[in-house]
Amino acid sequence: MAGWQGRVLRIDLTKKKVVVQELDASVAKAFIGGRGLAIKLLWDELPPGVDPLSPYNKLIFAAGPLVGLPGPNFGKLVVAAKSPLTGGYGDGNIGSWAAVNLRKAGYDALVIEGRAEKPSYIYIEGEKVEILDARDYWGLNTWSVEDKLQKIHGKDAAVITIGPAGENLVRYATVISHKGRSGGRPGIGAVMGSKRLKAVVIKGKGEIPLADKALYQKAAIEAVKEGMASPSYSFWMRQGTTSTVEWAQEASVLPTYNYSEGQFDEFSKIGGNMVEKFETDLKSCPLCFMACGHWVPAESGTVEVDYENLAMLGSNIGIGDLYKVGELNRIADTMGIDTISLGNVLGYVMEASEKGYGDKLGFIIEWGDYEVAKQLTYDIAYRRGFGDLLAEGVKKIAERIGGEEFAMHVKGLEVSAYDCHAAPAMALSYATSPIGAHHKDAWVIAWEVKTDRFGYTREKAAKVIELQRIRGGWFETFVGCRLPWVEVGLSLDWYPKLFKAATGIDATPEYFNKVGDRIYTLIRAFWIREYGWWSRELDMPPVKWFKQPLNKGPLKGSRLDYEGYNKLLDYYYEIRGWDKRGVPTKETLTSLGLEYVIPQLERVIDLQ
Ligand code: PTT
Ligand code: SF4
Repeated sequence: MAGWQGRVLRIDLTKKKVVVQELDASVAKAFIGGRGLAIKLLWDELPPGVDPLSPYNKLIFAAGPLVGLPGPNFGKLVVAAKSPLTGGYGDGNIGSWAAVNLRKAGYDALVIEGRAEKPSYIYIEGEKVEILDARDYWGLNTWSVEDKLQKIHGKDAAVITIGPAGENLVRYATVISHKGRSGGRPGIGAVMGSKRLKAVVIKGKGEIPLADKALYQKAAIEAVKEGMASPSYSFWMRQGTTSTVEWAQEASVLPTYNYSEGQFDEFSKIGGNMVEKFETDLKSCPLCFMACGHWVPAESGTVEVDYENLAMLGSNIGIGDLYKVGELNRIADTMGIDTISLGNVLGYVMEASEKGYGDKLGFIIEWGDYEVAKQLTYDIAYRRGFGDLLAEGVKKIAERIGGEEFAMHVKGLEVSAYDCHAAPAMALSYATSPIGAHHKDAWVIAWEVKTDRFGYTREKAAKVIELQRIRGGWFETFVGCRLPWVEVGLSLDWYPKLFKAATGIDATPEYFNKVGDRIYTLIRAFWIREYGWWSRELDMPPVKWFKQPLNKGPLKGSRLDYEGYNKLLDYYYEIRGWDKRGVPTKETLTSLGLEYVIPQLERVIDLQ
């Protein structure tokens, strides 16, 4: 099976058992890899309704057939599990040498289940797979664990680790690699912590079998050359994702004061120009030609900043100081906490304080209060005092103390850094994302603000699906960074060419799109099975964007319209072949080769 290694490494931490399983060729063809493989495994193997933090959950690290190969940025890995934050499907995409080494060690994916008796880490070096004692590392932050493990196993050993937040089961804990890479927003780090697994260390030096090596290498070189020749390449290399701050300010979509204002007076102090001025280092994921890891000074050292981090820990909580935003980002990275959820939790408690919920919260924090924000971040990681409740995420906090009207989440996952008061298609993208409110599946906002900002048209629903297909069916399956396409305009045509040279499969865009539809529909089926019910209410964006109009800037007064949004949702369901509740129909399931899902779904919901 060229392209794939054809092997899945499975480790049961309870039984201390290691098994290598053959990857079924028909599964590889239907789901490719990455997210596709993850949802297929979760659907087939997870006992329905399982507690995500129990030993029965599966922690999946899934590569795809292009991972580890030269070309436009194939040093990425999907990390997935049933999410402890949302109770549904959760994943993230992390750049790490662990991705490359896993493939070179001879595997397409690693599946971990059970729970170790004592804190442990997994060491993989080709056929050698060991479960080792991690008691000396438990409690340490992500950066020092990586240093210590590399001291023992060598610099060529890639490390993915959790910090105290993962150990303490913070529901939005992530896994961290290379100090500046974080993956698995919906609490994948907590799933790892629940297994008492501190780290996974991988070495690999083997070959990845290719259908046509010479053709692959030629195409890879040409694709990278095209990307580097892009007119936007040099600006990208200077600012990476951080210039999005200036763009979002201009477009009035910069989350500000917990998504109340689309513009921030001090945006220039946390934007791309400021990052460029103070940059100390530039790093990248492996095998990348367009490094976007910009490091800047912060209070206790340097840190990598990205757009989401700057907006969520800056404008969204009223901090207009790169040095301070960087420090909050640094604490999140070392503790292993997702910055987007953290910025939402802090924004929520600041708004709650302002609105008189102090008694219920037990404390008060003012907008922009850096010292208290820092303290709360540590408290969250260690679940100390108020941090214990804040570690649950905004949905659960609001259920406890009230204020759902300003709790910014979809299905429990906090919203990433785009205000949607005047962006209905982006709101739809958040609301229908397969993991909750994350932007990765359809960053439709750039197109939307350029075209028709306020409309609720069928074209918008179709555009969201078009992007979900490309992002979800292409980049999350063969697994590659999507930024060459999004940011420097690399032609999508390269990917089927590279895929064919690697696997021998004559893949058309339609093939990838259909895989994407299959994955989306299976993920939707998974959510329904795990929830035991479904309603279109679950596909609604946060209520704030409907009820509390934008209160600043040129778009002041803008808000989403319920009737219009429901129209958009109807178009969306119709194009996807899902019914008016957002449930896939039998016909859709069958046409995507998912008929085996029907009996299980029928146990919890009527299918049309
Ligand atoms: C991603 C999410 C993002 S998306 C950002 S900034 W972005 C935040 N980064 C965090 C961080 O840093 N530290 C931290 N403690 N928490 C963080 N949470 C947030 O996590 C990321 C890049 C970026 S930077 C983006 S857009 C692209 N995302 C891709 C994707 O999703 N798929 C894909 N095929 N390619 C992508 N390329 C880009 O990758 P999650 P990373 Mg990430 C410090 O993990 O869970 O998907 O959430 O993995 O290696 O850091 O790369 O402006
Ligand atoms: Fe990683 Fe950025 Fe390169 Fe993508 S562009 S592979 S996120 S360094």
